[in-house]
Amino acid sequence: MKLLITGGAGFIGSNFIRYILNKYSDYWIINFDIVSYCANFENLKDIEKNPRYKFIKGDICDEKLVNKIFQKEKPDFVVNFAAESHVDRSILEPKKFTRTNILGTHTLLETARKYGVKKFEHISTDEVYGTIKKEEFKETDVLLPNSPYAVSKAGADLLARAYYKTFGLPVLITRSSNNFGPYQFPEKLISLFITNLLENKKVPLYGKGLNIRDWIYVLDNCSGIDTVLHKGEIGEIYNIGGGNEFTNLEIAKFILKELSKDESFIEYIKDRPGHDFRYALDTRKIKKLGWKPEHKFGEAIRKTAKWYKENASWWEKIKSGEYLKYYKKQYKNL
Ligand code: TDX
Repeated sequence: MKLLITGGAGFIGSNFIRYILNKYSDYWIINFDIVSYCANFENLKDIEKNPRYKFIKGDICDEKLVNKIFQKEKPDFVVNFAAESHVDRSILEPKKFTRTNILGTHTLLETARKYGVKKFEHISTDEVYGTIKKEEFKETDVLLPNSPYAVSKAGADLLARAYYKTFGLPVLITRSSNNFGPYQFPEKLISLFITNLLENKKVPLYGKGLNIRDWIYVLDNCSGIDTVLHKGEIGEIYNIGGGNEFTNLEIAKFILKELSKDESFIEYIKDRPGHDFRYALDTRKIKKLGWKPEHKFGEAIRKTAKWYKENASWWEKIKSGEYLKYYKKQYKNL
């Protein structure tokens, strides 16, 4: 089986590639990634030389290149992780998000339709639903995304569905809750807070820190994506949630405790504009396929903090801007 993974040098994509190569000895992976600011060749250093792995650098909006890849590689499955993913950046540069997330996904869907694939799995997010005070979002709920990021993901999600409904493309969609774990770019809540504290810096908490997110360890999301890819019903959408709902303040306190710091390291700052209050997912549909999260939250946070401690060179390079220089030198011929 040949898998085309887009955005495989990013956080969830790189964890997924490692997961698939370990689990299936007869799967071949093509990682198609633009390697923008948040992607990193070091995320895949351990599998770079694996004979079942191949990397292609490029943009999912580049129609010519995308066509060439489908024509030459003839992938059986496509899993589309490629996306601009940070809400705060989407407030600063909204159009970039529309281009990559909507136009990029559209280019992939159209090319997959042209060349044919057995399955096209699109990785979406819980943010497409908007915010919810009580209860949990079901896959059939209306989409009311609030940030430019969330809107761009909702657009891509709906286009993927339309390609199933209109053209019969064998599409599957997953919407996951907030991921955390190794290789997450240090701009998201958990990765930023852990690395700041390791640098003895304060952690910036928006507003009063009372917004709620449901957290999932990245490997549980990977097993969910794998379950949907192999057992999901074509044309269907599946929520993937960890069932770990916490306020941001609670998350900050967990991390402070783990890294032996006190609450004076919290810096309350101005709230994010349009800040969604709470995300929560009903996961009964994917659980019917036999999936459940395997990692307990406390242990997973401990494991993640330990990973960042032991891999300081990975994120120190990123935070200091050194990585960009290193990667330009290393990969100038790509
Ligand atoms: O410095 C911070 N301080 C803070 O209080 C950051 C970066 C975040 N926050 C808050 C904002 C949110 O309430 O923490 C919460 C989590 O923030 P992010 O890590 O930026 O994630 P979120 O905005 O919830 O969006 C995430 O979940 C859905 C991902 O970034 C998306 O890619 C994913 O689709």
